[in-house]
Amino acid sequence: MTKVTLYSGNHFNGWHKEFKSDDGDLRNNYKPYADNWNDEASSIKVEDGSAKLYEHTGYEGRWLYLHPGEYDVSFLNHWDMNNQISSIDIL
Ligand SMILES: [Ca+2]
Ligand SMILES: [Ca+2]
Ligand SMILES: [Ca+2]
Repeated sequence: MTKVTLYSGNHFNGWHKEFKSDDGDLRNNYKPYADNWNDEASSIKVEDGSAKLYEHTGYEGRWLYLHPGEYDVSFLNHWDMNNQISSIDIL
């Protein structure tokens, strides 16, 4: 089963949250001290499948198509997606 883990900080530090199903609006996903996970992810791990991570809620805007692996802040910065992800489509 595909699992996507978002980390609020660089290098897989800070708060983290696992996703095994789609989430079209990270504003509804509670995160301690910052209200929610919208525009918070700064590093990401993907296991056992692929996912598309979108700039906006509702699977809109720019997106990253991620295969299993570890994606640190340098990767997200390269694609201008650090602290930008707002919805997740598990594939
Ligand atoms: Ca962050
Ligand atoms: Ca966003
Ligand atoms: Ca899906």
